[in-house]
Amino acid sequence: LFNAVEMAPRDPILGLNEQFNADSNPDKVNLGVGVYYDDNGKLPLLECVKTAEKQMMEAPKARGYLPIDGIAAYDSAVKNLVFGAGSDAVKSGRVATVQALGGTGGLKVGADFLKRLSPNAKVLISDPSWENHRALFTNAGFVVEAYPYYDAARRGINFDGMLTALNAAPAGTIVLLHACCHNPTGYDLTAGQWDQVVAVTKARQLVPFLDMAYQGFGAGIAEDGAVIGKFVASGQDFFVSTSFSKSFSLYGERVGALSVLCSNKEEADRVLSQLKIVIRTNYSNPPTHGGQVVATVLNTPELRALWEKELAAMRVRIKQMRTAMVQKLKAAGVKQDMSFIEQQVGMFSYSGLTKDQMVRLRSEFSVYGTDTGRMCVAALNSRNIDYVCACIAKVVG
Ligand code: PLP
Ligand code: TYF
Repeated sequence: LFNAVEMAPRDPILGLNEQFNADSNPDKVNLGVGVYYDDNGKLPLLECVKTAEKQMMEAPKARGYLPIDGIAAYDSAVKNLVFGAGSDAVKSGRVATVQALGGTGGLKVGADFLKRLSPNAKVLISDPSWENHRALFTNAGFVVEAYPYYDAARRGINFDGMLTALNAAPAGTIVLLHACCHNPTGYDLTAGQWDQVVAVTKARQLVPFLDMAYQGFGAGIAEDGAVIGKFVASGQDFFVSTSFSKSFSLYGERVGALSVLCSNKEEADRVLSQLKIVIRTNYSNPPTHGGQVVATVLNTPELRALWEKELAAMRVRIKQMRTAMVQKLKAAGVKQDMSFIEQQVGMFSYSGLTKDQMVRLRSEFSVYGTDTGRMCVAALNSRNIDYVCACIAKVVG
């Protein structure tokens, strides 16, 4: 039966993890996978999560099946977070939200629903984008193409190219947009550029699909969410996937969501019924623990405040690492201007290093980033940053 099964390629990012784990160099640094580590190099367990779990353990509950769309209090907390508590979008009942298995699960439920709705639509993702975007939408049956995004020469965004591509896309094209903290480049659109993108998707009748995997890691929870408000104000229907993997440091619990903004409540009810079919035929219903933790934190004022504080601390620490990196690269003798690292936002930096330089960093110095030059700034700390900058200085010459 399995004679002809070919060996599939490894996920390029998760494959790096395996290589890193097998590396015996005590100075090794993993800047490959997008995971936030604290200044001790440890994966944090947030205090708000610990407290919520303690409360849950003090009043343990039996584990019946959840509803197909997840915990009601979770879905409502996600709506408030993404669209704004008390916003008209939420109050009018126009948002259909389902709990999903991480941000990836939210994307996949959305992709499967869209495939039934618009089987012939094309999907446009940014060039470059998170590796899994192309694979996920391709596996859902779509033809996936890319719109220009990164401009290597200008160390920024090829915004004219992006707008031109969106303007040329046929009506109904699904456009995947990173709501904030673009993975892998670290370059986000300005508010003014977002206004233009919103205008084009509206004028061209494109279908915006916002991937929000890093809300709170850019400028703040509300600031990063402002782009959602722009799409709402424009009167378009659109999709938003949410991930709490990074913002709650709950990677392994698989907590995320899909929200769909519809024209009215009655439409949202019909959309929700279809999302539930997608879920039921894939995994029936989501798991209880992670969703309960996040719902408890978001719906308990003191825990919510604690979460905001802890998330802000992660955001600030990443910014400090960016500033320190620019200074230390200079001090280590790097002649070229590296100040762009401070302009980028979120967990990643497109460093501009070539594939050869990235391979040298890995093979000679055990500093792991992706071949594309992406480094996870959120994995730098006061103990490894000098070493990393010294190694980068050696490979860039
Ligand atoms: N979307 C983007 C842009 C990401 O970087 C990630 C990374 O993890 C995800 C989605 C997936 O998130 P999750 O781990 O919650 O599935
Ligand atoms: O881009 C990253 O590093 C994160 C983590 O298949 C990740 O988003 C990477 C690959 C993957 C799943 C998660």
